[in-house]
This record gives sequence, C-alpha cells and structure tokens, in this order.
Amino acid sequence: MTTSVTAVETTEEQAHFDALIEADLRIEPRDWMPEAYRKTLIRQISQHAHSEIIGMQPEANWITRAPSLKRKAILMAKVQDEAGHGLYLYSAAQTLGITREEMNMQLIEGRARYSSIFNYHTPTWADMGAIGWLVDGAAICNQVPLCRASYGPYGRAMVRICKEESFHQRQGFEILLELAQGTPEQKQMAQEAVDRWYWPALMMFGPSDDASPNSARSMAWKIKRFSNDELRQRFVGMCVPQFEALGLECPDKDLRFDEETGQWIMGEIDWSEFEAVLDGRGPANTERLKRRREAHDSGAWVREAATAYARKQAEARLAA
Ligand code: BYC
Repeated sequence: MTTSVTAVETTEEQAHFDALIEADLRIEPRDWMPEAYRKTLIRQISQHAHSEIIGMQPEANWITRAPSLKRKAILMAKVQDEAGHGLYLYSAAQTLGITREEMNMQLIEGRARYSSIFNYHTPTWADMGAIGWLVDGAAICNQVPLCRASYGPYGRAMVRICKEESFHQRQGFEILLELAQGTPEQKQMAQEAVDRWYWPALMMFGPSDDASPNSARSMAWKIKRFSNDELRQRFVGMCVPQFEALGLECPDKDLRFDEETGQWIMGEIDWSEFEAVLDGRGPANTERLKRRREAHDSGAWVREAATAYARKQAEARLAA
C-alpha cells in the first residue's frame, strides 16, 4: 500500500516537474526533481565551480610579474573574480544537497573534473591576453545560455558571472591588441600565445555532439540550451573578425567560409589531446592539483580559527 501511494505521488510530482520544464519555468531547491536531474546538476555545477577555482592558477602565475601597476591591479581583480565565481557556484550546488566539504574533497582527491583548459602553462605575459580573449570568450559563449538554465540558483549565479566574464574578455583582447601593435617581438609573443590557446579553447566546449553522452538529456531538461558543437561553431564565428582586428593569424589553417551555410568550417580538432588532458595527462594536470592541495592544507588554520570563532559567538549568544 505504502509503495503504491509513493508511486502515485512520484508520478504526480514527475508530471509537475515536466510541466515546469515544458513551460520554461524554473525548478527551485524546494521543488521535487528527478534524482538524475539533481545528480546532473551537481556534476555540472561542481565541475564548473572547480574550474573557476583551478582556473585562478594559470593567471595568478603572472600577478607578481605583470608589466605595470595598472596591469597588476587588473589581473588581481580578475583572479579574485574567478574565486567569487567559484563561491557562487558552490553555493548553488549546495542547494541540491551536497556539502561544500564533499565537493572540495572530490576536487583535491582527484575524483572531480574541472575544465581541460586550465591544464596548460602560461609562459609569457601574452598568455594573459590569450586567456582573457579566448578562454573567457569561450566561457561567455558557453555560459550566456546557462543564464536560462532550468535550475533557478544556477541560472541566477550565471547572470553575474557572465557580466564579469565580459570584462575579462575585453581586458584580454586589449592586452593582445597592445602587444600586436607593439614591436615585432611583442607581436610575435602575442601570436605564439594565441597559437597555444586557440585549440584548447575550442576543446572547452566538450566533445563533439556524437561523443557527448550527457548533452541530449541536459538539453531536454533545459540545463543546456545548445549542443557543444553549436556553441563551438558560434565561438569560431565570433573569433574570425576579432583575429582581423588584432592583426593576428588564426592557428586553424583549414578554416574556411562556407557560402552555402554562411558559417566558418573549422579544421580537425585533435581529440586525442583532449582525451589525454581529461585523463590527467595534460601539460599541467599534476601541478594544478598539487597546488590546490597545498593551498587547502596551508589554509587549515584559517578554517579552524573561523570554526572556533563561530562556536564562541554561538556560545555567547546562548549565554546572553
Ligand atoms: N574539460 O557529455 P559531455 C572559466 C567532460 S571556467 C573537462 O558533453 P556535459 C574561467 C564532461 O564533464 C568555465 N571535462 O558533458 C575560470 C563529461 O564527463 P563526466 C568552465 C570535460 O556536462 C578562470 C564528459 O566530458 N565552464 O570560465 O553535457 C579563468 C562528456 O562530456 C570538458 C564550465 O564549466 C572539458 N572542457 O558538457 C578564466 C561550463 N568537456 O562528468 C575563465 C559549464 C566535457 O560525465 N559546463 N568534459 O565524467 C558545461 O557547459 C558542460 O558541463 C560542458 C560539458 C559543455 C563543459
């Protein structure tokens, strides 16, 4: 008897959930949701949060060596923004019933994914430009549609994140523009950085649609609004005129415009490189996780102090 009542409730709840999705309304933390929807969101949002946190490292590498005080201040603000993005996203994931500590442990124990893009090195100042322009540019392309994700806390977090990413993208473009218009050596440095980051930025969008196991369901649930390939295509189309404005060359030598579809057709992506990075064998995977673990360990005293302070405050409130 109990089982069938539960079954009826679940069917009704499922129908209500389906109706909300169908009507393009939002699912909120208090709402019933299928377990698979909850799990998918926890997976995507926590991976996204981890990407923001690990993503601080390649740029933090240049804070002490930025070429001017102005550049240093801008870069510090940008890296700090990424930390903020990580925090909004962890908070959004927590509304789905996972703790911050669990997500953190998944990351530092190497059980969680974060974006492949942050496993590459930043050998020159121009890499700061290439990251801002290409990596934040790709992030905006992918994330603007996420502002309309069906899960309320995720979509709302994305609105602010996207505003900040726009600033990041423009500052990266401006770094590259200045270098591209500088001495031949500076222009060369800008070109080499773009050569390093272009293909990995295309890989940020994930595997091609026919190799993306999660896309169809995430799109049916309106978490993702466009497929990986659609967003990658949109990004390439955005980059072409910007390459021209910068006076830099696109590293994709097979890129061509298709008059019939009005789209840019890109050359072959080296998916074996993407798979290696996802498998932990990218240029910087090991050092990124090592650095994250060190930061976690060296921050232990801060967590202990904050916990002790909160306990004392609670005790004082009880005693009053
Ligand atoms: N890297 O079925 P698929 C930033 C995984 S940070 C690593 O297509 P899905 C910034 C995928 O997780 C912005 N893994 O999956 C920060 C899945 O594995 P699992 C980061 C990847 O989820 C600092 C498997 O491959 N942005 O902007 O439908 C400084 C199959 O893929 C990647 C986000 O996180 C990858 N590139 O689609 C500067 C955006 N691609 O979990 C800038 C939010 C795929 O099944 N996330 N995988 O083991 C998304 O939009 C989606 O999760 C993805 C993948 C498009 C990335």
